[in-house]
Amino acid sequence: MKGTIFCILALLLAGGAACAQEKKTAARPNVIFILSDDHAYQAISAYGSKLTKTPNIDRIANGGALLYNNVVTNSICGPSRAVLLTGKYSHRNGYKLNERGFDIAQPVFPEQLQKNGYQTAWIGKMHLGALPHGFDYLHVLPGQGSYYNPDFINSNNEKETYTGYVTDIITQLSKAWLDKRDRSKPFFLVVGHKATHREWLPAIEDLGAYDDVTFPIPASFYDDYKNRIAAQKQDMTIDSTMVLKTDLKVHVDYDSTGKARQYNPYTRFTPEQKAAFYNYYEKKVSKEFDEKKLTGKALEEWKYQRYLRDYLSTANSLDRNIGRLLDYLDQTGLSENTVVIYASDQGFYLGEHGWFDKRFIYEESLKTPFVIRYPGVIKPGTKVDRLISNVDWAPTILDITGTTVPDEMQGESFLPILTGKQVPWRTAAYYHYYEYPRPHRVAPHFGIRTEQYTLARFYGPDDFWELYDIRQDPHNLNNIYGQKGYEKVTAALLKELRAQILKYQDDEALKLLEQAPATARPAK
Ligand code: SGN
Ligand code: CA
Repeated sequence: MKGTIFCILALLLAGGAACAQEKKTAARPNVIFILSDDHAYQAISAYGSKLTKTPNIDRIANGGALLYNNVVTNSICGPSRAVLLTGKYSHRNGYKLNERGFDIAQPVFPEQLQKNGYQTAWIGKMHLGALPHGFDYLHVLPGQGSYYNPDFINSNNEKETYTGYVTDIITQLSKAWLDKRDRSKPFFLVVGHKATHREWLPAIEDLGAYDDVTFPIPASFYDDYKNRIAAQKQDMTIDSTMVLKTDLKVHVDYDSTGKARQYNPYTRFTPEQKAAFYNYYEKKVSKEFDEKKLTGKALEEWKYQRYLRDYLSTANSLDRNIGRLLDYLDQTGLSENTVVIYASDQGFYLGEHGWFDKRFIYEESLKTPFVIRYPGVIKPGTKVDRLISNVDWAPTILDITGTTVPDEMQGESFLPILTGKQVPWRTAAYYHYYEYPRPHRVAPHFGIRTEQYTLARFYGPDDFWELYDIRQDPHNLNNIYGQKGYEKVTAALLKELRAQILKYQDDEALKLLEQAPATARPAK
């Protein structure tokens, strides 16, 4: 709006030159937001992964910007997506617990885009427990969705089943929607992928893709969780939580009956899909498992290797399909005026601390991958170190599209940072995780991540504090809260934490903070 007024004024005062410039920047770009599920930055080559290559995610990163420190506010799927839609923290949008569901009565930013003349669509995984307003077109997976022969629902909750592999189908549906869209309007499209969510079923063409690779054991794999009570009590280890049968497909039950049948992804298979899985997982993987008769550490490491093979094979299709979508944009001439974002709903553990899953304020689940390409505006090869949060995603998209950012949003547009402007920016990012005890027994906690430190207060089953110096201890192994020499740093961080809680109006956290001061209780 401001731009238009400026343009009219410029026309009146100085003729057309200023206006031509204005027109160029005001040509409202399309935006495609590719949102995957549980895809770790440790598995993306643009982030320096030593595990695999992701040439197509790298294509986006190389053509624009890569964010090294994009944190989330609550490291879990549904709540993260609610933060994306509202630009508000979980305590403000009401979606704290993953299976609780999103309150669709509240405003979401695609409604603003619609008012600004955009057509909006979400295709693929959404996982909000309800269908939000603000989308002209919805074609989404119900709940977590299925990897093979998935059901999709539309805005009227009508179900349709497609034959094939979910990541391929989501790409085909996205291209089909782009083909038939209203070409008189710019668009905002979310392409929501199920990959790489548990239980990591790869596409048939990727079965065995990493069989010749032995992955390095992460430095923190054998973490003893010393001085970290929540880490000691979690239930998300590769060793004891990861299930040989369902997660790693050792002697899969292809034909379960009764109640179990509906939760069994293999009962959806066509005979060809079943044969391909049987040939790989039964004849090769399960046979190897039976023959090796592993126990103890050897078994744990075998599980880790199998986990990474399945996870990364599933990610192969994700990256390939991102490539297909980018090719489509090139072929249709859309690339030039389309902003492409790739992000995951949170980070994920690939064996760090001996874990899979997410939830903790520790680095691998706190930080999520985020790359963005905006031709002509973001310089290719831009690298961003600043602390960006997923609460900033909505305001940034609104800013990119020239749409007013509502005052009630708690995030801020980082478009100026992407374009290299020196602007004042946050030096601490606020975090609050709630879900306990199921499914992975991670105690609730809130805290801040600054450029150098992470300070967290755990509550619920046990009250205690943790403090990490990220520069010295990037794997969050050494809890220095209460240690000599850190008094000043701790006091400053506590002050900052309180300021953040007040700023974002997290009353629940404020109450917990103001209770009798909790001291760290280092565990044995
Ligand atoms: C399921 C998974 C959990 C996972 C949650 C949340 N178990 O419950 O491992 O943490 O989803 O994931 S599974 O046996 O059903 O795979 S999220 O992506 O929705 O956050
Ligand atoms: Ca997720």
